[in-house]
Amino acid sequence: MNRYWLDGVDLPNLKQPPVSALVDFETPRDRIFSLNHMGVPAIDRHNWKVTIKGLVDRRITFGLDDLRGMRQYDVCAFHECAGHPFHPSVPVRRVANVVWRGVALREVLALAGVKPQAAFMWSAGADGGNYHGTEIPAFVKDLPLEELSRDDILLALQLNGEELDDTRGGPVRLVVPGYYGTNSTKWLVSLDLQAARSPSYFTTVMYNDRQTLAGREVVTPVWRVAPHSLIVYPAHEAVIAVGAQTLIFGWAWGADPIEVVEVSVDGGACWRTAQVEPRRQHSWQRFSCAWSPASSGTHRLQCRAIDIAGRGQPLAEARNCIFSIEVLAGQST
Ligand SMILES: Nc1nc2c(c(=O)[nH]1)N[C@H]1C(S)=C(S)[C@@H](COP(=O)(O)O)O[C@H]1N2
Ligand SMILES: [Mo]
Repeated sequence: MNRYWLDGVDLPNLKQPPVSALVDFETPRDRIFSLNHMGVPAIDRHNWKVTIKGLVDRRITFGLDDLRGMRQYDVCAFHECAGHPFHPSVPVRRVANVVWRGVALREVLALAGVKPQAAFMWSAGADGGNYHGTEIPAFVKDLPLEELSRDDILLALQLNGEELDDTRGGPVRLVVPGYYGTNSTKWLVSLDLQAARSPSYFTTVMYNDRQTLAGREVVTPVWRVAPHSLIVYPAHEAVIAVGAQTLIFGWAWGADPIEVVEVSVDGGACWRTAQVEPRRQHSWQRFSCAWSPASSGTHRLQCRAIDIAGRGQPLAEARNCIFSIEVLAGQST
């Protein structure tokens, strides 16, 4: 067990470091959260295959060597879990920033030929089993067709320069940058082009945000990541000397690039604009702002991100609600 999980979460199907461990732009592999709904399936890596089927001109099956023989692309992207599917508005702050390497989905689909009637792509993993009392034949997610022409969706074989291991979804997983992690199907066994959304448990029952707008229920699949930001330094409950020059820093990300990050050091009464670095591909973006606590006592530090479309973060009751920590300023002796 890695020491970073000790004050994070370490359960058989979930690992998560504390936010304060996320200091690097590229999250080291031993600090990347990991989550499986139904455990890690037994995979025979040598005989692994993925089949492209459904509304395609040619059903094609690729082995690992076929994919290794195709052009490989690198994509730097944040990787964020949407949280527990039973509690979609509870923030879990489970995020990393990594470099995936693999084959472009677009090139794989071009070989199969997508028929005009196709509107969704269902991706299935090799795992299934009992999920809180529901029998799941296979982990299946879906994506709308308009995303499939993007050049940065991968059939990934590597993470941060190393082959995907068993818990990460190896030998091959789907990676959909900008979408919540749940859409990046691990242990990928098939891509099925279909005219409608998948009827599976993780696409219909779970992972759909429901709101009532003007008396009508509006359902939004948990696909595109909403703007989000975290303060990495100082850590929650850190002790800082009054008057000490402190550089508050953290990360901001979302499906669309983040334009503005604001930081409050007084519990949300005033907000100052932080410096924000540009994003690289689908990476998270570093923000920072200088602060020196003027008085002793507890200070509430918060951050909020706004993307290029003007979308921000709610105060509460959302997976991307504003992050808030407490820092203790003391008189230095
Ligand atoms: N086959 C399969 N793929 C899966 C899952 C799963 O349970 N089975 N979990 C999803 C969820 S909810 C998340 S957040 C990410 C986690 O990926 P990681 O463990 O590599 O961080 O994988 C996604 N892909
Ligand atoms: Mo997740």
